[in-house]
Amino acid sequence: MKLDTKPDVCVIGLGYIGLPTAAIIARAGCKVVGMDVSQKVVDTINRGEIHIEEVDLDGLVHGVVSRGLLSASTSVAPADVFVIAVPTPFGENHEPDISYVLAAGEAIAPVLKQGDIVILESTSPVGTTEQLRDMIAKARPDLKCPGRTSQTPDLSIAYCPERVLPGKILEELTNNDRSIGGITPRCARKALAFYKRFVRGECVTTDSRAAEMTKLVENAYRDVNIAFANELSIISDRMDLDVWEVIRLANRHPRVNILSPGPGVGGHCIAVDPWFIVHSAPEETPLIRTARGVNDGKMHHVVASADELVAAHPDAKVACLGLAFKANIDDFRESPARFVASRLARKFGEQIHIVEPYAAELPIEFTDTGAVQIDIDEALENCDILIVLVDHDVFRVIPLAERANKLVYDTRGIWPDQPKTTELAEPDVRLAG
Ligand code: SAJ
Repeated sequence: MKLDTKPDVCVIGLGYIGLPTAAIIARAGCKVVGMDVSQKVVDTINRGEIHIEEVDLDGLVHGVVSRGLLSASTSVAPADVFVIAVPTPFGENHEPDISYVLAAGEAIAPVLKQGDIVILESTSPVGTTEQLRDMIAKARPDLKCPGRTSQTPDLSIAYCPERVLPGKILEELTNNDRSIGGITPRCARKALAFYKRFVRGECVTTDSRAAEMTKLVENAYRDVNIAFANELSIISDRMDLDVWEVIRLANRHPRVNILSPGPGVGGHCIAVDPWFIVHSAPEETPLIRTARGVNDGKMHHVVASADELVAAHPDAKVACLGLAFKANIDDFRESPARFVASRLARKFGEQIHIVEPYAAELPIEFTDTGAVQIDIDEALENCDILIVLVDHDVFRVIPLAERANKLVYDTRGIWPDQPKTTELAEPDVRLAG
């Protein structure tokens, strides 16, 4: 890598991590080529536009593209630093799939040269960075690879996971601390020097296996703690307790921090990453595996409870509030809210109404169910039962006066002042609004 000038960078994978990462590296003055297999994505970015929703990303991409610092292509470009940010899904039996990572390695191998740095960012099972190194070593026997030579390696290879929150990606990519795991300490140092060009958070060096496990542990920790909260909510339903009151009181303890129950765990991270650990140590992960079961089971618990409520009021109009996988974003991947609302729509048809301010239209599974999308004002005016599935701020701020006479099933605890009733008010009262 040229030491005196900013390195040329190639980012492989322009999804919701790769594109913001490429744009931020370009903003730091590096010349970046983003590589993606989708011609549509490449064309969109080369027009200075974006294909994903993320706060402020459109302005940043437009700026770096128009300044010639970022361009996109369907093929890799020679560079000094290669950042791999491709998907790492799992298969039917939760088996991790690193084929996209290895395919990225195959794509860059032919253009690698002495002094280059290869960095894997995709969430991966422990040992993946070493597999990537072995694949490159096999494809390029002319290059000395780290960990496989007693001489100074020609390449530096490292693993550096991101830990950004959708909706705050640009801010967190810059300010979050980063774990930088080198195949060797020299690799870690090379990667560190690169990240310090655009990361203000602390960059902590370690080995690649520890960095891979750190990412998985962060999300497994969160999944286990969400499972604890969800189990508490199921126990409270059975014991006729207000779980939100119990958690509020317990969290007043200086060393207790119980997370929030919900209708289950959504998104492409918390529900996925723990399985990578379970797959690596199936006999040693009863807690992590059980937590996954509790969180997935919570969705079915909410479906059963909501089903019972709606069935008991066949004449009532029902509004499901929210389809997104979490509050205030328009991401519906693996969303528990979608799972619950679609089950109710399939069973109760036109009795069900969907309120999702972040969706322009209902997802495909609602087609032919009879359920319709309405806005929150229509729901408050015309619906008798409100089932809160997502804690969007626009729902949270609804004053008691507008929902006091509704029958509410609040899976997110956004309305602690809601009267606890299981009976519908008289029609003239309940729709008084
Ligand atoms: N959830 C609850 N109760 C809670 C917290 C979350 O039910 O108390 C649910 C949410 O509603 C959502 C799911 O869990 O359905 C995941 O939400 P999240 O807030 O964990 O957010 P993610 O998945 O967008 O981001 C996580 C973050 N990881 C951690 O907080 C340890 C983020 O920092 C990671 O970068 C991201 O996973 C990732 O990409 O790995």
